[in-house]
Amino acid sequence: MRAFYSNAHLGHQPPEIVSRGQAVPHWEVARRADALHQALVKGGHKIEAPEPFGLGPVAAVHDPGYLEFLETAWQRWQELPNPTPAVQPNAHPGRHMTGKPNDVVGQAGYYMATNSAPIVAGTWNAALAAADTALSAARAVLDGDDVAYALCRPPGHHAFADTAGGFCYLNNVAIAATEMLQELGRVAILDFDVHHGNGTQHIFYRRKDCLFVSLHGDPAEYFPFFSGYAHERGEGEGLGYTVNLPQAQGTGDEDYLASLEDGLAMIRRFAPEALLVSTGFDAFEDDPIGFLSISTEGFGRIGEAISRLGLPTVLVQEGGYNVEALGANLTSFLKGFESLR
Ligand code: Q9C
Ligand code: ZN
Repeated sequence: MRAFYSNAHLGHQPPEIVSRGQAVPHWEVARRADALHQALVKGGHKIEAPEPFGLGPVAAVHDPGYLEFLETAWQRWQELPNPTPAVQPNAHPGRHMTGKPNDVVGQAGYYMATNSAPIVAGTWNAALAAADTALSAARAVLDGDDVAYALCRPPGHHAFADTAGGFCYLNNVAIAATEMLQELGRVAILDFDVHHGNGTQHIFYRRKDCLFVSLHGDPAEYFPFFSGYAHERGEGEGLGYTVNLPQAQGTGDEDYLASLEDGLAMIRRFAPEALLVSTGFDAFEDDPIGFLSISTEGFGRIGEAISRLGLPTVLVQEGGYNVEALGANLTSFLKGFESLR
């Protein structure tokens, strides 16, 4: 299996964020990528640096004003009196406000949906490299590889076309899927990160050429709270091409795998030419911000179940915050996936 990784993520070291009213260290740390990288090395996988794809495929998904903000925000923030080490919003447009400010503090609220996606000096480069990483894995599969893995950091599935949020800036899996749709008629995205892939869902919500299936903690009780409900099924032409399978708090391997089979059956019926997987390990039983109870062995069974689809597959790394266990969880998942290839 070809695997792609860039060390540009090292420039993205987000500072503290506010969680439940308290400043806490950020969970999305560089050591996550080191742990995943080490597991790939130990597994004997060939690891390559991504190709630079330029802004074209990124701009095919994201809004130009948003991209300009991401690229320039940190520099602009330095001109504030007493600038903090990161761009972080403190005022957001509510449901009934649509104005678009010029000021960088106002724009931070406009282009950031949560306070958990701070922008530091190296964020833009890291986000671009993560998009290139996903694009390189997509290119490998378009060129005939059966499976490729993109070790993306920062993750992407909470990024909308015009907002960062939930540790995400550019939507790596959506960028890769959009690139694949240049050459393929139909692709599916399966998202098993514990958080609903709200950005990915919205990007494809009105389309019927990309089926989006997500398993995640029930948003009635869990981040991202405002989307991921079972009644969200797509809109217009896209109606029926979004599938949400929310899971109750504490759901373990058996119930989860049964629900996953329902999602996989919908992917089979859709008969895509390729599959992209938003691969998160934060459904792990010991994840520090988790909600579900998947074991290391369970991730192996998830890999095997997905592999049974027999589709050309692009694996795109999302979350997973138990740094000690990340390597074992990735190894278990890949072993399960590759056992049927
Ligand atoms: N008390 C991904 O897994 N919530 N993002 C943080 C926790 C945001 C997770 C507050 C979680 C975002 C890609
Ligand atoms: Zn997550």
